[in-house]
Amino acid sequence: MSTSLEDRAEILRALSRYANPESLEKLGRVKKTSLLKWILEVAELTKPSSIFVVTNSVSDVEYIRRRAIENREEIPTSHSPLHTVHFDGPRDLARDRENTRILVKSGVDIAMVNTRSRDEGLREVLELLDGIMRGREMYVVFYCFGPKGSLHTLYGVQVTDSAYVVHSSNILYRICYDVFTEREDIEYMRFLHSAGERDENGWSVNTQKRRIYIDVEDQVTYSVNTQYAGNTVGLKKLSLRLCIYRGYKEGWLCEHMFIIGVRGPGGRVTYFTGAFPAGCGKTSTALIADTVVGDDIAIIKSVNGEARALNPEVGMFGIIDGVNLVDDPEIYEILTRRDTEAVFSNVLLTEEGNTWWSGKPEPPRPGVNYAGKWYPGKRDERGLEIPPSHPNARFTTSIFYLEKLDLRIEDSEGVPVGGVIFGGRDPDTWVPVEEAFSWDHGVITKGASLESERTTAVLGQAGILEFNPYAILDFLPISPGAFTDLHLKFRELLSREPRVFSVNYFLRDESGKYLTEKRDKYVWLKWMELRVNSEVDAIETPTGYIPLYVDLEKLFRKELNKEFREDLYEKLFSVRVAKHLEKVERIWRIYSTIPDTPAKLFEVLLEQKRRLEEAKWRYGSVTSPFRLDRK
Ligand code: SPV
Ligand code: MN
Repeated sequence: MSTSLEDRAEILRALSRYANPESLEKLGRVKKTSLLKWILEVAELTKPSSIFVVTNSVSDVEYIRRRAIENREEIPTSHSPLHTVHFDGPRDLARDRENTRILVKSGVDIAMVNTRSRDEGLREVLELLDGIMRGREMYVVFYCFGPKGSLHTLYGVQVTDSAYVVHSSNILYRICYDVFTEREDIEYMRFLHSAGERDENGWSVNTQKRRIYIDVEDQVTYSVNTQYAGNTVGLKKLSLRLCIYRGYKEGWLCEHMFIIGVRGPGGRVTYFTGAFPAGCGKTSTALIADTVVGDDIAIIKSVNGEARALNPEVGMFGIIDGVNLVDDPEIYEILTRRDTEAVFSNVLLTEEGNTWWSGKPEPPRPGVNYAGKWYPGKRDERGLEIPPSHPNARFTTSIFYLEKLDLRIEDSEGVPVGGVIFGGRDPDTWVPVEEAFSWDHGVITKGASLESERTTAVLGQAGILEFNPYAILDFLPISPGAFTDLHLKFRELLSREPRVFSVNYFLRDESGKYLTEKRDKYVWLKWMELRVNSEVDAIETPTGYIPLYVDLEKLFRKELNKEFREDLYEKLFSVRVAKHLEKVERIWRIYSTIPDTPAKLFEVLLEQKRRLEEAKWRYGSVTSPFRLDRK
């Protein structure tokens, strides 16, 4: 869009009705006139009483922290001046799948993607936004989605009436006001949010009119009548949809994946990315690794034929439920120190002003939680006991506090990807760790075939087995078939393909007891590291390569000082042939309803099915690993 100097002056003059001289001056330094024009349009629509522009300055960042408390969006704790608690309210505790929609041209249908006609969706959300910020301050903040100066970095502008959203974003992303004042050539995403009317508890009142609409063509998102960060912090999960779409157009991958380093012999570090649905061990895998580059999102591009992964974030928005001193010592320590900044959402705030979540050693004390006043034994209207801290309660904190933070988080080209890991909550099919035969085989039978029991990170009933390809279904603006095709094409850009693995921490025995312990995942990581570097053999099964008993026995002893018994190995690594066949059928059926699924997917599934049928004929429904060939 070309705008003349007069237009720019006109826009700034109009903005002066909302912005005080200081904020107006800050806006005046932003190079893109089209951006100023959008900010003006938003102000004219939402009608805030004022605009505050956040720059990189310490005082702006402090101002936001103060406003979050003054607005009663956050409550200070007695433990640390840098710890606050935020409540989303009982109806707003997770992402809202139903009301999160990709805006599309009227009549367009994208398989398995929740869409809405663009014209209707925009009309609806703009109406909801009309005058919504009356009497409130509107915040405008500029971010980098990636390291400053990297060619792979995306840019975003968040406009919101929630200081909590800005405070969280300031922890999770790099503030890049300076870039917007220096460069005119950048493309950027825009995120508009309003919490809407809030009640005396600070909760959004009109959650039945909660809408999260994503316009992937224009790279704009709208989010209204909600506070939960997964619905509101633009760069968190709203940008993920925009980023996936851009990658799809340009031939690279934007993934719902951590990025970690695992040390191998001689101190070498091998990098892995990993996709797990929320609540399935993603953060805990990231934090058990030897180095951490990122815990949630990865941009993966080919750099001279090598797959390189970059974390666009600098903070963590992690599940706090169950975080304890023994299993998660590093994060527990960060969250209980006094000198770390953290926002706790939907935990219990005790009468003494302390935070409590399940995982704290002492029993919970009376206080306030996501549903109001809380005391031990409190029940809801239906007679169900209200947990002190919600299962999807979260912490927001800087990744730079991690001792094992990998300094290559700043590498402008990202880290080389040695392996890609897919994991889900699978009670009875996948073995604890397995390597795919190839990129295509792994992408199709592991990534595209990922299934997992639902957790509390989305609204609705937990525990149901759900299809969640690449752990990204909730965030896809294109069909799972098109996303799979993108992965197959991406391979063509690479001169060396990353290995693909699956892991499963949730295998259970007949009585429902988990067969592995939390710490065991460290051994699976170490085995994968050796495989990427071709240093251990494996057993070939119909579904991939699994570890030899001797290698695991050694690793368990070395890494965990733990005995790993042969009978447990046999139980864990038996190939559940019949279960796998059922899975192939389920996945086949799903993709046959997705018109843009690449033919390759069906070919690979068919080959897998043939191998499984042969194994069934030879060995029966379950096969001991000791009966299979070493490779
Ligand atoms: C997830 O659910 O995958 C998260 C949290 O990382 S949310 O921001 O809610 O998406
Ligand atoms: Mn996530």
